[in-house]
Amino acid sequence: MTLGDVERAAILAALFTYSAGGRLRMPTFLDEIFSPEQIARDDDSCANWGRDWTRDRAPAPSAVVFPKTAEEVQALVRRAAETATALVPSGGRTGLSGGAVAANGEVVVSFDKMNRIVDFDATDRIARCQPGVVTGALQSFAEDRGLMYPVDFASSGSSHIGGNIATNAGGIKVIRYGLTRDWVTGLQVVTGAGELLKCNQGLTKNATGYDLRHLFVGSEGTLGFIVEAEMRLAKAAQPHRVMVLGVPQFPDLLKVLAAFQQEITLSAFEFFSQIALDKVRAHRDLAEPLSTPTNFYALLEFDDSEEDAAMAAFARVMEEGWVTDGVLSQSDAQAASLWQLREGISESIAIYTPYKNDLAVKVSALPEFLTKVTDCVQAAYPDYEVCWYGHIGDGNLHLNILKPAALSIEEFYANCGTISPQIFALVEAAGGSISAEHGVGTLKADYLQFSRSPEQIAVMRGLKSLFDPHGIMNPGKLLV
Ligand code: 2HG
Ligand code: ZN
Repeated sequence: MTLGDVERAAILAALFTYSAGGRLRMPTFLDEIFSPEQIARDDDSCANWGRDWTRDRAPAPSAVVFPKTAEEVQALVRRAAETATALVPSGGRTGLSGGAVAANGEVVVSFDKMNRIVDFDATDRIARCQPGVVTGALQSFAEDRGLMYPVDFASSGSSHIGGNIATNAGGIKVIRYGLTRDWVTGLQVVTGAGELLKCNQGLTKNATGYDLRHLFVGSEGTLGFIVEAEMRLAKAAQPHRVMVLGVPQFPDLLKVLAAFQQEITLSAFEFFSQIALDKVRAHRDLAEPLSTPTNFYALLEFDDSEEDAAMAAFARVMEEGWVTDGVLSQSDAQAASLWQLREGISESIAIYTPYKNDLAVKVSALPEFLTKVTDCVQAAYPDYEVCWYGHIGDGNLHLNILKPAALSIEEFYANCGTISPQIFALVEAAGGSISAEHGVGTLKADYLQFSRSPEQIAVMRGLKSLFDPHGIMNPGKLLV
Protein backbone atom coordinates (compact mmCIF):
# COMPACT_ATOMS: atom_id res chain seq x y z
CA MET A 1 0.00 0.00 0.00
CA THR A 2 1.34 3.42 -0.83
CA LEU A 3 0.28 6.60 0.90
CA GLY A 4 -1.11 9.58 -0.91
CA ASP A 5 0.15 13.10 -0.10
CA VAL A 6 -2.84 13.86 2.10
CA GLU A 7 -2.45 10.72 4.24
CA ARG A 8 1.30 11.28 4.50
CA ALA A 9 0.78 14.87 5.67
CA ALA A 10 -1.81 13.77 8.22
CA ILE A 11 0.50 11.10 9.64
CA LEU A 12 3.41 13.55 9.83
CA ALA A 13 1.23 16.11 11.61
CA ALA A 14 0.09 13.45 14.08
CA LEU A 15 3.67 12.47 14.79
CA PHE A 16 4.43 16.01 15.91
CA THR A 17 1.54 16.18 18.32
CA TYR A 18 1.26 14.67 21.78
CA SER A 19 1.10 10.93 21.98
CA ALA A 20 -1.27 9.16 24.37
CA GLY A 21 1.51 9.18 27.00
CA GLY A 22 1.69 12.96 26.84
CA ARG A 23 5.20 13.12 25.40
CA LEU A 24 5.93 14.70 22.05
CA ARG A 25 6.65 12.02 19.50
CA MET A 26 10.02 12.19 17.86
CA PRO A 27 10.18 13.72 14.40
CA THR A 28 10.22 10.91 11.81
CA PHE A 29 13.18 12.29 9.88
CA LEU A 30 15.48 11.07 12.66
CA ASP A 31 15.12 7.55 11.27
CA GLU A 32 16.28 8.75 7.87
CA ILE A 33 19.55 10.03 9.35
CA PHE A 34 20.34 7.71 12.25
CA SER A 35 20.37 3.97 12.80
CA PRO A 36 18.03 2.66 15.53
CA GLU A 37 20.80 2.40 18.17
CA GLN A 38 21.56 6.09 17.68
CA ILE A 39 18.06 7.16 18.73
CA ALA A 40 16.49 6.88 22.19
CA ARG A 41 13.07 7.99 23.35
CA ASP A 42 12.43 5.94 26.46
CA ASP A 43 11.73 7.81 29.69
CA ASP A 44 15.05 6.98 31.35
CA SER A 45 17.12 8.18 28.40
CA CYS A 46 15.06 11.34 28.05
CA ALA A 47 15.46 12.07 31.77
CA ASN A 48 19.17 11.32 31.71
CA TRP A 49 20.24 13.19 28.56
CA GLY A 50 17.61 15.91 28.81
CA ARG A 51 19.16 17.71 31.78
CA ASP A 52 22.34 19.04 33.29
CA TRP A 53 23.15 19.46 36.99
CA THR A 54 20.37 22.01 37.49
CA ARG A 55 17.13 20.71 38.93
CA ASP A 56 14.65 23.54 38.46
CA ARG A 57 13.12 22.24 35.22
CA ALA A 58 12.00 18.69 34.52
CA PRO A 59 13.53 17.16 31.40
CA ALA A 60 10.97 16.43 28.66
CA PRO A 61 12.68 15.99 25.29
CA SER A 62 10.92 14.14 22.48
CA ALA A 63 14.03 12.08 21.68
CA VAL A 64 17.77 11.83 22.15
CA VAL A 65 20.08 11.24 19.19
CA PHE A 66 23.72 10.19 19.22
CA PRO A 67 25.47 11.34 16.03
CA LYS A 68 28.79 9.74 15.12
CA THR A 69 29.95 12.18 12.44
CA ALA A 70 29.86 15.85 11.53
CA GLU A 71 27.90 14.86 8.41
CA GLU A 72 25.14 13.36 10.55
CA VAL A 73 25.01 16.54 12.66
CA GLN A 74 24.75 18.60 9.50
CA ALA A 75 21.97 16.42 8.06
CA LEU A 76 20.12 16.63 11.38
CA VAL A 77 20.35 20.43 11.58
CA ARG A 78 19.17 20.81 7.98
CA ARG A 79 16.13 18.62 8.50
CA ALA A 80 15.43 20.28 11.84
CA ALA A 81 15.51 23.65 10.11
CA GLU A 82 13.00 22.46 7.49
CA THR A 83 10.65 21.10 10.13
CA ALA A 84 11.15 23.78 12.83
CA THR A 85 12.43 21.15 15.26
CA ALA A 86 14.25 22.56 18.28
CA LEU A 87 17.63 20.97 19.08
CA VAL A 88 19.47 20.97 22.42
CA PRO A 89 23.17 20.04 22.52
CA SER A 90 24.24 17.72 25.31
CA GLY A 91 27.81 17.13 26.52
CA GLY A 92 28.88 15.87 29.95
CA ARG A 93 25.72 17.47 31.46
CA THR A 94 27.68 19.06 34.31
CA GLY A 95 26.42 22.60 33.59
CA LEU A 96 24.98 24.68 36.40
CA SER A 97 22.87 27.17 34.44
CA GLY A 98 20.39 24.97 32.58
CA GLY A 99 22.12 25.41 29.21
CA ALA A 100 21.67 21.73 28.32
CA VAL A 101 18.16 21.22 29.67
CA ALA A 102 15.49 20.08 27.20
CA ALA A 103 12.16 20.75 28.91
CA ASN A 104 9.93 21.39 25.88
CA GLY A 105 9.88 18.41 23.55
CA GLU A 106 13.19 19.27 21.86
CA VAL A 107 15.50 16.71 20.27
CA VAL A 108 18.62 16.32 22.43
CA VAL A 109 21.84 15.96 20.45
CA SER A 110 24.27 14.01 22.61
CA PHE A 111 27.92 14.02 21.61
CA ASP A 112 28.69 10.87 23.63
CA LYS A 113 29.54 8.90 20.48
CA MET A 114 31.81 11.63 19.08
CA ASN A 115 34.43 11.18 21.78
CA ARG A 116 37.69 10.50 19.96
CA ILE A 117 40.92 12.45 19.80
CA VAL A 118 41.30 12.02 16.06
CA ASP A 119 44.74 13.41 15.53
CA PHE A 120 47.74 14.86 17.36
CA ASP A 121 50.72 16.71 16.00
CA ALA A 122 53.72 16.95 18.34
CA THR A 123 55.26 19.87 16.45
CA ASP A 124 52.10 21.95 16.59
CA ARG A 125 51.16 20.52 20.00
CA ILE A 126 47.56 20.43 18.84
CA ALA A 127 45.07 17.65 19.60
CA ARG A 128 42.16 17.46 17.18
CA CYS A 129 39.16 16.46 19.31
CA GLN A 130 35.62 15.45 18.66
CA PRO A 131 33.26 17.45 20.90
CA GLY A 132 32.46 14.54 23.23
CA VAL A 133 36.06 14.06 24.41
CA VAL A 134 35.97 14.14 28.22
CA THR A 135 38.16 16.90 29.68
CA GLY A 136 40.01 14.40 31.88
CA ALA A 137 40.71 12.20 28.83
CA LEU A 138 42.38 15.14 27.05
CA GLN A 139 44.37 15.88 30.22
CA SER A 140 45.58 12.24 30.38
CA PHE A 141 46.31 12.21 26.63
CA ALA A 142 48.50 15.30 27.11
CA GLU A 143 50.26 13.84 30.17
CA ASP A 144 51.10 10.64 28.27
CA ARG A 145 52.98 12.83 25.79
CA GLY A 146 54.83 14.89 28.41
CA LEU A 147 52.43 17.80 27.92
CA MET A 148 49.47 19.32 29.72
CA TYR A 149 45.93 20.48 29.01
CA PRO A 150 45.76 23.07 31.78
CA VAL A 151 42.07 23.96 32.01
CA ASP A 152 40.88 22.07 35.08
CA PHE A 153 37.90 21.89 37.43
CA ALA A 154 36.13 19.48 39.74
CA SER A 155 33.91 18.12 36.94
CA SER A 156 36.77 17.36 34.51
CA GLY A 157 36.05 13.63 34.88
CA SER A 158 32.71 13.98 33.08
CA SER A 159 32.53 17.35 31.31
CA HIS A 160 33.11 17.37 27.55
CA ILE A 161 35.48 19.58 25.57
CA GLY A 162 32.56 20.68 23.36
CA GLY A 163 30.57 21.80 26.42
CA ASN A 164 33.64 23.52 27.87
CA ILE A 165 34.01 25.50 24.66
CA ALA A 166 30.28 26.29 24.49
CA THR A 167 30.47 27.82 27.99
CA ASN A 168 34.10 29.05 27.87
CA ALA A 169 34.75 27.04 31.03
CA GLY A 170 37.29 28.41 33.50
CA GLY A 171 38.04 26.56 36.72
CA ILE A 172 40.90 26.51 39.18
CA LYS A 173 43.98 27.44 37.11
CA VAL A 174 42.73 30.47 35.20
CA ILE A 175 45.06 32.78 37.12
CA ARG A 176 48.01 31.19 35.32
CA TYR A 177 46.66 29.41 32.25
CA GLY A 178 43.54 31.31 31.22
CA LEU A 179 40.13 30.04 30.07
CA THR A 180 39.08 27.36 27.59
CA ARG A 181 38.99 30.08 24.90
CA ASP A 182 42.75 30.48 25.19
CA TRP A 183 43.38 26.85 24.17
CA VAL A 184 41.06 26.61 21.15
CA THR A 185 43.08 27.04 17.95
CA GLY A 186 40.47 25.79 15.53
CA LEU A 187 36.78 24.94 15.47
CA GLN A 188 34.49 23.16 13.06
CA VAL A 189 30.90 24.13 13.62
CA VAL A 190 27.56 23.28 12.06
CA THR A 191 25.56 26.50 12.17
CA GLY A 192 21.80 26.67 12.61
CA ALA A 193 21.61 27.31 8.87
CA GLY A 194 23.15 23.87 8.34
CA GLU A 195 26.50 25.17 7.08
CA LEU A 196 29.78 23.59 8.14
CA LEU A 197 32.24 26.35 9.08
CA LYS A 198 35.94 25.58 9.54
CA CYS A 199 37.25 28.38 11.72
CA ASN A 200 40.94 29.22 12.08
CA GLN A 201 42.20 25.65 11.46
CA GLY A 202 44.88 25.53 14.16
CA LEU A 203 46.68 28.69 13.13
CA THR A 204 48.51 30.89 15.62
CA LYS A 205 48.52 33.87 13.27
CA ASN A 206 45.55 34.61 11.07
CA ALA A 207 44.83 38.26 10.29
CA THR A 208 42.00 37.76 7.83
CA GLY A 209 39.25 39.63 9.58
CA TYR A 210 36.61 38.50 12.06
CA ASP A 211 37.68 35.52 14.11
CA LEU A 212 34.47 33.49 13.95
CA ARG A 213 35.94 30.82 16.22
CA HIS A 214 35.59 33.13 19.20
CA LEU A 215 31.91 33.79 18.49
CA PHE A 216 31.17 30.15 19.12
CA VAL A 217 33.22 30.02 22.34
CA GLY A 218 30.68 30.79 25.07
CA SER A 219 27.71 30.76 22.68
CA GLU A 220 26.01 27.89 24.58
CA GLY A 221 24.95 26.08 21.42
CA THR A 222 22.70 28.95 20.36
CA LEU A 223 24.53 29.68 17.09
CA GLY A 224 25.80 26.26 16.04
CA PHE A 225 27.06 22.92 17.26
CA ILE A 226 30.79 22.26 17.62
CA VAL A 227 31.70 19.11 15.71
CA GLU A 228 35.48 19.32 16.04
CA ALA A 229 37.96 21.37 18.04
CA GLU A 230 41.70 21.80 17.72
CA MET A 231 43.01 22.15 21.26
CA ARG A 232 46.48 23.49 22.02
CA LEU A 233 48.46 21.66 24.66
CA ALA A 234 51.07 23.21 26.97
CA LYS A 235 54.46 22.21 28.28
CA ALA A 236 54.01 19.88 31.25
CA ALA A 237 53.68 21.60 34.61
CA GLN A 238 56.47 21.38 37.19
CA PRO A 239 55.79 19.41 40.37
CA HIS A 240 53.83 21.70 42.61
CA ARG A 241 53.06 22.53 46.22
CA VAL A 242 49.76 23.47 47.81
CA MET A 243 49.45 25.85 50.75
CA VAL A 244 46.33 26.58 52.79
CA LEU A 245 46.26 29.77 54.85
CA GLY A 246 43.83 31.01 57.50
CA VAL A 247 42.80 34.62 56.80
CA PRO A 248 40.40 36.18 59.33
CA GLN A 249 39.50 39.29 57.26
CA PHE A 250 38.28 38.97 53.66
CA PRO A 251 40.06 42.15 52.39
CA ASP A 252 43.36 40.70 53.66
CA LEU A 253 42.99 37.84 51.15
CA LEU A 254 43.85 40.33 48.43
CA LYS A 255 46.87 41.60 50.35
CA VAL A 256 47.99 37.98 50.66
CA LEU A 257 47.47 37.48 46.92
CA ALA A 258 49.58 40.54 46.11
CA ALA A 259 52.33 39.50 48.55
CA PHE A 260 52.65 36.05 46.98
CA GLN A 261 52.37 37.32 43.41
CA GLN A 262 55.29 39.63 44.10
CA GLU A 263 57.47 36.61 44.91
CA ILE A 264 56.16 33.67 42.87
CA THR A 265 53.97 32.58 39.95
CA LEU A 266 50.73 31.17 41.31
CA SER A 267 48.89 28.45 39.40
CA ALA A 268 45.86 28.77 41.72
CA PHE A 269 44.60 31.20 44.33
CA GLU A 270 41.27 29.95 45.62
CA PHE A 271 39.27 30.81 48.71
CA PHE A 272 36.51 29.38 50.86
CA SER A 273 34.67 30.46 53.98
CA GLN A 274 34.46 28.62 57.28
CA ILE A 275 30.89 27.52 56.44
CA ALA A 276 32.13 25.99 53.17
CA LEU A 277 34.95 24.24 55.02
CA ASP A 278 32.55 22.81 57.60
CA LYS A 279 30.31 21.40 54.87
CA VAL A 280 33.07 19.77 52.83
CA ARG A 281 34.78 18.33 55.91
CA ALA A 282 31.53 16.80 57.12
CA HIS A 283 30.70 15.39 53.68
CA ARG A 284 34.11 13.86 52.96
CA ASP A 285 35.25 13.24 56.52
CA LEU A 286 38.33 15.43 56.09
CA ALA A 287 40.63 16.65 58.82
CA GLU A 288 40.75 20.28 59.95
CA PRO A 289 43.61 21.79 57.87
CA LEU A 290 44.74 24.32 60.49
CA SER A 291 44.87 24.24 64.27
CA THR A 292 42.74 27.39 64.66
CA PRO A 293 39.52 27.81 62.65
CA THR A 294 39.03 31.24 61.07
CA ASN A 295 36.59 33.11 58.79
CA PHE A 296 38.28 32.55 55.43
CA TYR A 297 40.90 30.32 53.89
CA ALA A 298 43.14 30.75 50.85
CA LEU A 299 44.42 27.80 48.85
CA LEU A 300 47.54 28.51 46.80
CA GLU A 301 49.32 26.31 44.29
CA PHE A 302 52.80 27.01 42.92
CA ASP A 303 55.82 25.23 41.46
CA ASP A 304 57.96 23.22 43.83
CA SER A 305 61.02 25.16 42.68
CA GLU A 306 59.55 28.33 44.21
CA GLU A 307 59.22 26.96 47.71
CA ASP A 308 61.84 29.26 49.25
CA ALA A 309 60.31 32.39 47.76
CA ALA A 310 56.85 31.20 48.85
CA MET A 311 58.09 30.72 52.42
CA ALA A 312 59.49 34.27 52.37
CA ALA A 313 56.05 35.54 51.31
CA PHE A 314 54.44 33.41 54.02
CA ALA A 315 56.73 34.95 56.68
CA ARG A 316 55.70 38.40 55.50
CA VAL A 317 51.91 37.79 55.54
CA MET A 318 52.20 36.28 59.04
CA GLU A 319 54.21 39.26 60.25
CA GLU A 320 51.64 41.66 58.82
CA GLY A 321 48.92 39.81 60.72
CA TRP A 322 46.91 39.03 57.57
CA VAL A 323 47.35 35.30 58.06
CA THR A 324 47.04 33.46 61.36
CA ASP A 325 48.16 29.97 60.37
CA GLY A 326 49.20 27.94 57.34
CA VAL A 327 50.01 24.47 56.06
CA LEU A 328 52.22 23.43 53.14
CA SER A 329 51.90 20.09 51.35
CA GLN A 330 54.91 17.79 51.72
CA SER A 331 53.82 15.21 49.11
CA ASP A 332 51.51 14.84 46.12
CA ALA A 333 49.05 12.96 48.33
CA GLN A 334 48.94 15.85 50.80
CA ALA A 335 48.53 18.34 47.96
CA ALA A 336 45.59 16.29 46.64
CA SER A 337 43.93 16.11 50.04
CA LEU A 338 44.28 19.89 50.55
CA TRP A 339 42.70 20.38 47.12
CA GLN A 340 39.73 18.29 48.25
CA LEU A 341 38.90 21.02 50.77
CA ARG A 342 38.16 23.34 47.87
CA GLU A 343 37.10 21.04 45.02
CA GLY A 344 34.69 19.01 47.14
CA ILE A 345 32.62 21.99 48.30
CA SER A 346 30.12 22.12 45.43
CA GLU A 347 29.28 18.42 45.78
CA SER A 348 29.11 18.63 49.58
CA ILE A 349 26.44 21.35 49.57
CA ALA A 350 24.26 19.73 46.89
CA ILE A 351 22.08 18.23 49.67
CA TYR A 352 21.02 21.78 50.60
CA THR A 353 19.70 22.38 47.03
CA PRO A 354 21.56 25.71 47.04
CA TYR A 355 20.49 28.80 45.16
CA LYS A 356 23.59 29.33 43.05
CA ASN A 357 25.24 32.39 41.65
CA ASP A 358 28.51 32.54 39.75
CA LEU A 359 29.66 36.16 39.85
CA ALA A 360 32.71 38.07 38.63
CA VAL A 361 34.08 41.49 39.41
CA LYS A 362 37.58 42.90 39.12
CA VAL A 363 39.81 41.43 41.82
CA SER A 364 40.24 44.86 43.45
CA ALA A 365 36.44 45.26 43.74
CA LEU A 366 35.92 41.94 45.55
CA PRO A 367 35.92 43.01 49.25
CA GLU A 368 33.30 45.74 48.89
CA PHE A 369 31.21 43.59 46.57
CA LEU A 370 31.22 40.54 48.85
CA THR A 371 30.21 42.66 51.85
CA LYS A 372 27.33 44.27 49.96
CA VAL A 373 26.00 40.95 48.62
CA THR A 374 26.27 39.30 52.05
CA ASP A 375 24.41 42.24 53.63
CA CYS A 376 21.72 42.06 50.95
CA VAL A 377 21.03 38.35 51.55
CA GLN A 378 21.16 38.67 55.35
CA ALA A 379 18.84 41.69 55.37
CA ALA A 380 16.16 39.78 53.44
CA TYR A 381 16.69 36.31 54.89
CA PRO A 382 18.75 36.42 58.11
CA ASP A 383 18.24 32.68 58.68
CA TYR A 384 19.75 31.55 55.39
CA GLU A 385 23.32 30.26 55.43
CA VAL A 386 25.51 31.95 52.83
CA CYS A 387 28.34 29.79 51.58
CA TRP A 388 31.14 31.63 49.76
CA TYR A 389 33.99 30.10 47.81
CA GLY A 390 35.60 30.49 44.44
CA HIS A 391 38.45 31.52 42.24
CA ILE A 392 39.27 34.75 44.00
CA GLY A 393 42.59 35.14 42.15
CA ASP A 394 40.64 35.85 38.94
CA GLY A 395 37.70 37.74 40.53
CA ASN A 396 35.19 34.85 40.39
CA LEU A 397 32.99 34.27 43.45
CA HIS A 398 30.58 31.37 43.85
CA LEU A 399 27.67 32.43 46.02
CA ASN A 400 25.57 29.54 47.29
CA ILE A 401 22.60 30.27 49.53
CA LEU A 402 21.69 27.08 51.42
CA LYS A 403 18.10 25.97 51.84
CA PRO A 404 16.91 25.63 55.44
CA ALA A 405 15.59 22.07 55.94
CA ALA A 406 12.08 23.27 56.86
CA LEU A 407 11.47 25.10 53.56
CA SER A 408 10.23 23.50 50.34
CA ILE A 409 12.51 23.91 47.31
CA GLU A 410 9.81 25.95 45.55
CA GLU A 411 9.39 28.41 48.41
CA PHE A 412 13.14 28.71 48.93
CA TYR A 413 13.88 29.35 45.22
CA ALA A 414 11.01 31.83 45.03
CA ASN A 415 12.38 33.71 48.06
CA CYS A 416 15.91 33.78 46.66
CA GLY A 417 14.50 34.90 43.30
CA THR A 418 13.09 38.02 44.94
CA ILE A 419 16.57 39.22 45.90
CA SER A 420 18.29 38.22 42.63
CA PRO A 421 17.59 41.61 41.00
CA GLN A 422 19.21 43.34 43.98
CA ILE A 423 22.25 41.08 43.79
CA PHE A 424 22.55 41.63 40.04
CA ALA A 425 22.17 45.39 40.50
CA LEU A 426 25.22 45.19 42.79
CA VAL A 427 27.03 43.22 40.07
CA GLU A 428 26.13 45.88 37.51
CA ALA A 429 27.22 48.73 39.80
CA ALA A 430 30.58 46.98 40.28
CA GLY A 431 30.96 46.55 36.48
CA GLY A 432 30.88 42.78 36.95
CA SER A 433 29.36 39.73 35.30
CA ILE A 434 26.26 37.77 36.34
CA SER A 435 27.94 34.62 35.05
CA ALA A 436 31.69 34.25 35.33
CA GLU A 437 32.17 30.68 34.09
CA HIS A 438 28.89 28.71 34.27
CA GLY A 439 27.09 30.37 31.37
CA VAL A 440 23.67 32.02 31.15
CA GLY A 441 21.48 29.08 30.11
CA THR A 442 17.92 29.33 31.36
CA LEU A 443 18.78 30.36 34.93
CA LYS A 444 20.38 33.71 34.14
CA ALA A 445 18.67 34.51 30.83
CA ASP A 446 16.19 36.93 32.42
CA TYR A 447 19.04 38.89 33.96
CA LEU A 448 21.36 39.36 30.98
CA GLN A 449 20.66 43.10 30.95
CA PHE A 450 22.58 43.47 34.20
CA SER A 451 25.79 42.57 32.37
CA ARG A 452 25.06 43.49 28.74
CA SER A 453 23.74 46.83 27.45
CA PRO A 454 20.63 47.02 25.21
CA GLU A 455 22.94 47.79 22.29
CA GLN A 456 25.04 44.69 22.99
CA ILE A 457 21.96 42.50 23.34
CA ALA A 458 20.67 43.83 20.00
CA VAL A 459 23.96 42.88 18.33
CA MET A 460 23.81 39.44 19.98
CA ARG A 461 20.27 38.97 18.64
CA GLY A 462 21.49 39.98 15.17
CA LEU A 463 24.23 37.35 15.33
CA LYS A 464 21.72 34.77 16.54
CA SER A 465 19.41 35.36 13.58
CA LEU A 466 22.35 35.29 11.16
CA PHE A 467 23.69 31.94 12.36
CA ASP A 468 20.37 30.42 13.41
CA PRO A 469 17.74 31.90 11.06
CA HIS A 470 15.13 29.28 12.00
CA GLY A 471 15.58 29.64 15.77
CA ILE A 472 16.19 25.92 16.28
CA MET A 473 19.52 25.99 18.11
CA ASN A 474 19.07 25.62 21.86
CA PRO A 475 16.08 27.97 22.03
CA GLY A 476 15.20 29.57 25.36
CA LYS A 477 18.84 29.71 26.46
CA LEU A 478 21.06 32.79 26.76
CA LEU A 479 18.79 35.11 24.71
CA VAL A 480 15.08 35.00 25.53
C1 2HG B 1 33.55 25.27 41.48
O1 2HG B 1 34.37 26.16 41.33
C2 2HG B 1 32.49 25.07 40.44
O2 2HG B 1 33.60 24.48 42.44
C3 2HG B 1 31.08 24.92 41.03
O3 2HG B 1 32.52 26.08 39.50
C4 2HG B 1 30.61 26.16 41.74
O4 2HG B 1 28.88 24.92 42.78
C5 2HG B 1 29.27 26.01 42.46
O5 2HG B 1 28.63 27.05 42.75
ZN1 ZN C 1 34.10 27.46 39.75
